[in-house]
Amino acid sequence: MIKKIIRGIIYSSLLIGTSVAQTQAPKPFGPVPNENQMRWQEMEYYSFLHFSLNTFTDQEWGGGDEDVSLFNPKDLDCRQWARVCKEAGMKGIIMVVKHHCGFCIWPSKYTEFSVKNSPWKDGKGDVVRELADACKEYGLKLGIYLSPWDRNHADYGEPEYITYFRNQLTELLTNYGPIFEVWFDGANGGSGYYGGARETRRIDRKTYYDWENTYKLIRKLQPNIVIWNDGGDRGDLRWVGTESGYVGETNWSLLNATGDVPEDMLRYGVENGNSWVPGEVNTSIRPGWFYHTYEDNRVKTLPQLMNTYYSSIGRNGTLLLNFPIDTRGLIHENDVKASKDFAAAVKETFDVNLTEKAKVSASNVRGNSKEFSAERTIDGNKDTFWATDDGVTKASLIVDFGKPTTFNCFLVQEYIRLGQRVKTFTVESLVDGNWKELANATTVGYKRILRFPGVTATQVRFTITDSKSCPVISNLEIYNAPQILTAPALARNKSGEITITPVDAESVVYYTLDGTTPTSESRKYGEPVLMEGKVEVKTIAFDPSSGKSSPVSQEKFDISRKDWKIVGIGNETANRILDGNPSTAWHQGRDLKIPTDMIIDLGMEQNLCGFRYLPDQIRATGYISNYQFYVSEDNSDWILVDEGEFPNINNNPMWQIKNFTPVKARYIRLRALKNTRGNDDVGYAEIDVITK
Ligand code: FUL
Repeated sequence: MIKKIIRGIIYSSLLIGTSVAQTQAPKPFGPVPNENQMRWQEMEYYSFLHFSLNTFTDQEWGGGDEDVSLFNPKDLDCRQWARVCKEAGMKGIIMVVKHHCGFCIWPSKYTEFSVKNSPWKDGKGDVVRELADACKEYGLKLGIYLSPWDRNHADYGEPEYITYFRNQLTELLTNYGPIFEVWFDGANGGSGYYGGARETRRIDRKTYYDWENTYKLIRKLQPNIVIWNDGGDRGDLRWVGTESGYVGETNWSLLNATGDVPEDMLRYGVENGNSWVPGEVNTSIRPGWFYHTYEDNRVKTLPQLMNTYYSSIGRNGTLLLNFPIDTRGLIHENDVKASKDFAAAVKETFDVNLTEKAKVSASNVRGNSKEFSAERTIDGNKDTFWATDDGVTKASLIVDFGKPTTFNCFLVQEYIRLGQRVKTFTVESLVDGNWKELANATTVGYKRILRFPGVTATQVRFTITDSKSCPVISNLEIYNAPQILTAPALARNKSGEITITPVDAESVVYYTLDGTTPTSESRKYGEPVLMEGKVEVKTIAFDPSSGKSSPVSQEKFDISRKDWKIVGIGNETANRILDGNPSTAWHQGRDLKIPTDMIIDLGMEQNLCGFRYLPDQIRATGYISNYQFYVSEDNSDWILVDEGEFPNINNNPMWQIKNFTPVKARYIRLRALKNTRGNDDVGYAEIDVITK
């Protein structure tokens, strides 16, 4: 009898033991974020501000020998910057306090190359102080971009410079309150002024900065900070390998703690990486990072910004969107408008969450416990979650709206404090009693958003088809996002034919050729339009059923390239350089060594005042970084009219526009002096001229 009782006690305690195990939260799987990374991830959206002497010299990269007296913004207003960012829905600002040129926008006591020697506020100003105060007022966090490369400093390349760099970091991380993120750009070493030496200095990016000790200093001064570093020791965050505003659809927040990170890994993360290093998508609201008047009409449109949103925040990344501060010291009104419209569209898209009134059920619930039930995904609490039993790595949730409901957008979040687990999943809707797939995808992470054509259904099924361990899902939302029409693409081929291509099949295209804004009353586009001379084309896509129009896309085409000929290159495919199609490119023969020339006969004398070069948009190789541009009347006597660098072309391979004093000539020669990789590959998507 006693034996029986004892056996009974043992048996029931075993049972209790099992049920306790089943109702405990899953153990963390693999690397997990620390508190600083969690806080950062939840910020989701914050801004970059680029402002320096470059703003006044119209450059993307300064050489370090610029005149400090050029820094004189008449209307500088950090409160405007903070207000704009706040109204845009951003949670913080990362300020470029020193770019590669070395100019400091705070009065650093360690250099003369700063605001203290500029006419702005008689040298008494401090932009970082004003911004820190404005951020405080608007409830925004402040971050710092301090370029490790310094083209002004005499000691750059020597150990003394590291002391200088750390002294500056100490100033910045001590005197301006809490700093949430510090950003160390990967562009390091090259030509520069260097205190008058005017030479090229190379450093070893891995060892020169002794990041290990620099990180220790940073964490001591700002324990809550996250460190962004591209190329040095692994920081807390990673670059995503592009400045175009997206991260891979597959996006693991993991990397290996040591070793190089090839571009692919930046884009996708490393599935079985041993370190938590999530991706931050950095991109500018305009083509460049610094302000250029000629980009006032190149501000990203609403559909472009929405795409950026879905390709960053919607793919387990954060979005760091740049505003260039203009020469007045303000965020330009076009950028303000674009960011406001963007904020309004995001708000409208995610306004009515259709899962709020729905019922949800799961194929498996951990220990059948209420604590881990399907409802946890729609309770609006980010700290509760649905989880399955250990060992269950395939499972589904069914959302039941109770009535036919139209939707086109699906949002899901993992509880990443327990690790990133989901590898693949599908989303289906129940139509006429059958499950129909709407989307399938890889990785979820902190947040994943999928868009698909609108569908009306009563039930939605979210199926995790593969997971590293039992899935842990904290949130599920479904939306019917309003239609946003994308502006059509514009191109002009060599014969002068302008083609307009809409993105949405159902829309009608209207255009103008006189610079006026097109409406649905303007010319309707049917087939390519032949226009040989200079012309400014503006176009919209219009949806007759909703009456909505896309933003305007516009292009100023210079003289037609009909009679242009590439000189001295027998290969027909070289004509891709003149075909007006940015997606086709041509590269110089492999046997040629830099310097390499591209000579073009314009067919007749033209009054030239500049040129444009677009690098290969498909293969990221053969980007010219240093050039000379010559013109000639006869293809024999050449005059050098311009030379220099295409700054930042490696990370931002956009159109490179160069202007020079007007000159009459029939032949042009673009000479590649160097490419970004230091090899002899030279490629071109397009070359064009600017005429007077
Ligand atoms: C790049 C820099 O070289 C650009 O000028 C810009 O600051 C961007 C954010 O990072 O690598």
